[in-house]
Amino acid sequence: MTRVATNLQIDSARLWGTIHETAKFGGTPKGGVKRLTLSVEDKQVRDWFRSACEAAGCDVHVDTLGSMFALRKGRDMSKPPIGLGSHLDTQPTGGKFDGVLGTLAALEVVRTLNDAGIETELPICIANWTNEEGSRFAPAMMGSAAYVGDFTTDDILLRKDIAGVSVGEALDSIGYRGESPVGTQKFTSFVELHIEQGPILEAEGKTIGVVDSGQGVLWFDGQITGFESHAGSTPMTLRRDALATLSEIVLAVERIASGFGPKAVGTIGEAVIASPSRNVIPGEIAFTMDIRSADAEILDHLEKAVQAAVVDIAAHRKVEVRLEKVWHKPPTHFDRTLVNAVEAATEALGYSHRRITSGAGHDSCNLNTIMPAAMIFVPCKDGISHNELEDSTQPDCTAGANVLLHTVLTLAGVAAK
Ligand code: HGY
Ligand code: MN
Ligand code: MN
Repeated sequence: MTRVATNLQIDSARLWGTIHETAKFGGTPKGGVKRLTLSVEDKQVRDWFRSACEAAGCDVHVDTLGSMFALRKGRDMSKPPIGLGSHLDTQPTGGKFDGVLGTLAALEVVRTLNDAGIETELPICIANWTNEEGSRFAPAMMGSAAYVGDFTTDDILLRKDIAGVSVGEALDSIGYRGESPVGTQKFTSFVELHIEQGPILEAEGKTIGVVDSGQGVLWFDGQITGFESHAGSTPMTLRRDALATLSEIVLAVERIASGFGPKAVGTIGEAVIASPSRNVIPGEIAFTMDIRSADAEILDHLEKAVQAAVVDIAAHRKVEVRLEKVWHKPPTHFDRTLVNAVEAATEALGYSHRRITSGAGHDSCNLNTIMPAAMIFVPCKDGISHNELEDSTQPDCTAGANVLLHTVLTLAGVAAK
């Protein structure tokens, strides 16, 4: 197999152009992207992605949960491809780069190999994983979680959004309930490029994050049952106020997570009063909780401390609080050989870099449980993500895509002419 000189680089303007071209699918007036999974906007970008991959000579197929795979043939088709890619769905207040950079950089890698007339020894395969964000349907990283066997396809197809639409109905509504059973597409290994979604690389002036680990995640669905009563005539001492209860839970989660310093985080991201009215004391509230740590022991402490706090708050508030664990993703330790390959490609290209832990969850965190996986980070402006202000720079995105290109070339090998 021949080596490829690092002067083979991606087409920076073309990558930057595709990032901004696809941002129109769900583009918001504030310059963000609202492209919830399996929405009309998600269909638009999926259709765009399919035709772009087919135009680049890939065979595209879709699994029964809508994850898309674009296969570029290699010399030796007897071996599973090297995987690359990410996700194209966004948060409601999403930006142009989260998931999009990794998926479109993967397409750019294929386009660059085509331009250079390079045939890889192993095939390569771009993935667009369904519902990485977990905003419309839980859990997050849903398509890859089913792919690695954490959930059955039937279980996932029945998951419903807040409007009561199931994953199956949403897939059918956009025509992306594919033919191939989940797990059909095999990979030798997987590499994902992503923005850091945190402040470290930018603060340290580093171009590349060589991701060696990722936080573990616990998600809970909560239900508070107090007692609706008149806002004017109910004495403060007799109230069973669900919203005041939730307020105490929010502050308890903040106190407990902060107690572990930078090693833990906790968030209540959703809260819905069942029958809101300005002159009725809230009686029923549904909420969600997200707690994380890169340390499995701390994650376990967090869970126990939060559950104890909820019991205590429910008691003195004289309300019922139910907390159901709906997702547990243990901390990730990425494959050492692959992490070293990312680092070697970064050094060969001369980019500044550092090892880093991912605060956010990613599809590669799931994939790493059944195959070697690794990630490449680039900075994002002020570390902001899951916000319409999310931004990055063309040089940084180009650097990340070049590291992806050369890591994939190392893993797939270049077929001799
Ligand atoms: O929740 C996460 O970390 C990811 O953005 N889905
Ligand atoms: Mn993401
Ligand atoms: Mn995200």
